[in-house]
Amino acid sequence: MTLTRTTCPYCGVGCGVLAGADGTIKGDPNHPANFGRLCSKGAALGETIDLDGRLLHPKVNGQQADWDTALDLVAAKFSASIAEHGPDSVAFYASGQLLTEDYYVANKLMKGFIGAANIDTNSRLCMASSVAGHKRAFGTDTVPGTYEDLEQADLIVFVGSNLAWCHPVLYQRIAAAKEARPTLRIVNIDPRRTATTDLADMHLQIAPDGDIALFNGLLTHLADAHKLDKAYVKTHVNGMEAAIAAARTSDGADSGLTAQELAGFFSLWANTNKVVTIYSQGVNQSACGTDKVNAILNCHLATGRIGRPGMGPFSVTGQPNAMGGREVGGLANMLANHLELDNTDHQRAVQDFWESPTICTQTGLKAVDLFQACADGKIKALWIISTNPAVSMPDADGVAAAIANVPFVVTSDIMEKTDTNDLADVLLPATGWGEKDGTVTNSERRISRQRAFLAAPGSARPDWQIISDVAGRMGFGESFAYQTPADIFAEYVALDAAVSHFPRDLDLSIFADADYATLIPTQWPANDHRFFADGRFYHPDGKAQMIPVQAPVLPKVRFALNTGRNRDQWHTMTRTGKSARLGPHLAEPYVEIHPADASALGASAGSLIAVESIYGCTILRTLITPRVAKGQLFAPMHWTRQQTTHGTVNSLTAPVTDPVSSQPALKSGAVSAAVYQPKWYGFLASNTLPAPQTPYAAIARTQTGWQAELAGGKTPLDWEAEVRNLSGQTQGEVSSHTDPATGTIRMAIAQDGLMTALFFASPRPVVVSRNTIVSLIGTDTPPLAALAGRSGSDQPDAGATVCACFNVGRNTLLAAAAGGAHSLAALGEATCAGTNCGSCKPELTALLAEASLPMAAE
Ligand SMILES: Nc1nc2c(c(=O)[nH]1)N[C@H]1C(S)=C(S)[C@@H](COP(=O)(O)OP(=O)(O)OC[C@H]3O[C@@H](n4cnc5c(=O)[nH]c(N)nc54)[C@H](O)[C@@H]3O)O[C@H]1N2
Ligand SMILES: Nc1nc2c(c(=O)[nH]1)N[C@H]1C(S)=C(S)[C@@H](COP(=O)(O)OP(=O)(O)OC[C@H]3O[C@@H](n4cnc5c(=O)[nH]c(N)nc54)[C@H](O)[C@@H]3O)O[C@H]1N2
Ligand code: SF4
Ligand SMILES: [Mo]
Repeated sequence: MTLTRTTCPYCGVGCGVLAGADGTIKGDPNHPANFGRLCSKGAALGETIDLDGRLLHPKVNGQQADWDTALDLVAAKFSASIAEHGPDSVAFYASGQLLTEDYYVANKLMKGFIGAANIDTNSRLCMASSVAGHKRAFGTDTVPGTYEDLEQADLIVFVGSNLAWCHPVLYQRIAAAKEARPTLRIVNIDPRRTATTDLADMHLQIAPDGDIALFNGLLTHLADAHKLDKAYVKTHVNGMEAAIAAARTSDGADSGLTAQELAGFFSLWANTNKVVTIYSQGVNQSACGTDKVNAILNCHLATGRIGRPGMGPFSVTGQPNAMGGREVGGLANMLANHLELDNTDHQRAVQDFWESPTICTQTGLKAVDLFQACADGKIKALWIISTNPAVSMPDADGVAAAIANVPFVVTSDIMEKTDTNDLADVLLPATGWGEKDGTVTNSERRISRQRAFLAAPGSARPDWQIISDVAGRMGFGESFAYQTPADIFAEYVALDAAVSHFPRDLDLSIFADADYATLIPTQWPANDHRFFADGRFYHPDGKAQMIPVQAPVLPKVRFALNTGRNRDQWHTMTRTGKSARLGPHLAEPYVEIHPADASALGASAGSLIAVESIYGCTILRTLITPRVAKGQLFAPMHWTRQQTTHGTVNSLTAPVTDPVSSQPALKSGAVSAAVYQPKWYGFLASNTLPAPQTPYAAIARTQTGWQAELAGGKTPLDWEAEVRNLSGQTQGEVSSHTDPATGTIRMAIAQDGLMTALFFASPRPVVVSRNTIVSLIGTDTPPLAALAGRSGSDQPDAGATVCACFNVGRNTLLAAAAGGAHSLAALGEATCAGTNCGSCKPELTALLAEASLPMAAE
């Protein structure tokens, strides 16, 4: 089997992957991001490349169409709208999951040929505050950090980052560094306890949006304790006095932390030279996100802790090509190649290079405003590429209605059924990971190749080609006559050379003579280049700028809703949701709630909670845990209307944005919560895809088909009809068992002696082993035995999955621990858990602690 050297399509760590057409997936030992490691999502890539659910042919109004018909229609509708209503009447909404080449072409079409800047992307929801904060501080959107800095630091501060789950390989690099050098100190600043907290020496359970109060407090402390690097500041930084004056107006207590916690953190920071501050969505996705970024940058600038090994701020990027998108300028307020949209010299240079008929001169619509313009009827044609805004935007139900309100909607996706595709007039099938070629830039500015190792399925085409085909049909063919992504990359590098006289950080000259086919992972402007090492920044006087920021007044709300990610799912689950191995880690939409709040609401384990805001409502399973603080809830963003009836958490979030970056505040919103009391709770395992309409339903893939967690608002008159309806199984023989004393219903459907569906319902949350029930589907277990809901003593219930790589369940692990496996290594030896990708190690550690067993030193 020949293996192709490519890059993982998930997070911004950008791990190198060796992949084969037979589904072989290995970490690339030569890639400097991961040196052979992969996390659970990367390791399961082989399971997500099947064609199940793929969009294989263009569709127009729900009917299969050929490419010419679809592309002609798209071009005609966009051209007609531009002719009739002007260039601002059309919009693109794209994605940090596009390859650089795709992104470059989409941006070029909109800004140089359509002549508007109405191209925004999901990076607005992700990195906009970091971009804005960097620009205010440095004059450019420069990420100065490298992964090696993390290994060289003496103190790593995580702010609003759950690195253990969201950038697992980077987290493992840090864990390895700490193991080798236990003096490395780690602080985790997060309103909840997460898997990342396990590595931390100090967890600061901050109030939501308490970050500015905290970092302003730190700046004040640095000033008062004479820890500023005044010589550095004098030559390299402006604005320190004003920033300190503003910081003094903050009260550290507004961070929600005790005086002792504050003092401990301040002194650790002040007395450690090599500090790296890693930050992510807990910082960016806030109504004061840009100010949070600058509050952090201020502390690094005031101490000169930037531009040197083992220190500096580090905004880790989420999507595989969040950085590439920023580089090509694919947002409504950027031009191309880190040039300024409102700078007439930059506009002219780009237009000259593109030889384009026009160039945008004004900022376009940013994500929230873009969908508002759709709602207001201002957008007549909308093209959504590689993103699922009907799920991922705040006020997702409002956004879905806004999309439905646009007269002509096109989507490019690899999957057929998504919440956004369901609203589109035209679906264009894109080639996905493994089928397409291009480049991505990871969090440390390293450009790596994604390479195809599979043939394009059906009539799918690469995104760059689809966009160029439409551009051609709109009359711009000559400027979009690319034959390969290498042509586009070469043009992008040539544009960079053509504008090299403008002072910018971006410099792609290292790629000028690169051979695209054999390109090895390379950082711009050069490998091991250290930005700001000479103390020079990109404001006109060459200095950095400290920004005065003020802590927000935090609203008093009954519940603040925090949202984020799970270890084994990627965003709206269109790909990871296909993997039976990834499903069981957390198989349904849930809400974390503090035990005190749960008991105040009258919720117990397994209860459902209706969470409501003025935008919408959800019904979620309670996960009662002191990991969240009182008065706060946490719910994951992943579930959509495809798997759930009321599990889309962005139905609740508000389209409130940061005034500087326009990034939505997705991490805190006011919600109310109450126990949802259904008439019955149910669990269904089936070899067919269930189609439930019940108030609560959550479908997940299993090794034997599907499972559904259910809850009904009405007791069915005819349970058999209900179960046939839920499971979609009209055939087969039904056996059932009803217990009138407890109100429990058990039902099995078998066909030709093989179990096809099993259903359990009860007025209380259903207590059966999901793993066991699922494993009985497709077997010849006699119905009565299956209805007992228990496996034989020779097949003990493994419990909820902890290790996805080897499918090791909680009960198996507890048994191993009880049997003497008292350390991670021993657990690994006994069960294999944690010995492949290692993503579950934080949970294994927690499990060992929970089992109250001493952890042996490893
Ligand atoms: N498994 C997995 N990994 C992913 C992704 C995925 O979908 N699944 N997506 C990728 C993408 S695109 C992104 S952007 C990254 C995101 O990566 P992260 O930003 O690490 O992930 P999140 O879970 O969104 O949020 C991080 C933390 O912010 C905390 N937080 C909330 N409010 C505040 C606050 O006011 N202050 C502070 N200090 N913290 C707060 C939350 O409790 C949460 O633990 O992950 C990437 N990696
Ligand atoms: N409440 C809440 N909401 C959030 C967040 C949060 O923390 N909380 N995080 C936000 C962040 S940081 C992000 S990045 C967004 C992510 O949100 P989205 O971008 O909406 O989520 P994805 O599921 O990654 O959507 C990618 C889509 O592209 C498709 N696709 C995959 N590969 C290709 C390809 O090669 N070509 C094409 N054309 N399509 C492809 C997939 O099938 C999928 O439909 O969510 C944001 N929304
Ligand atoms: S850490 Fe995991 S998801 Fe991120 S790039 Fe590496 S293998 Fe992919
Ligand atoms: Mo993101």
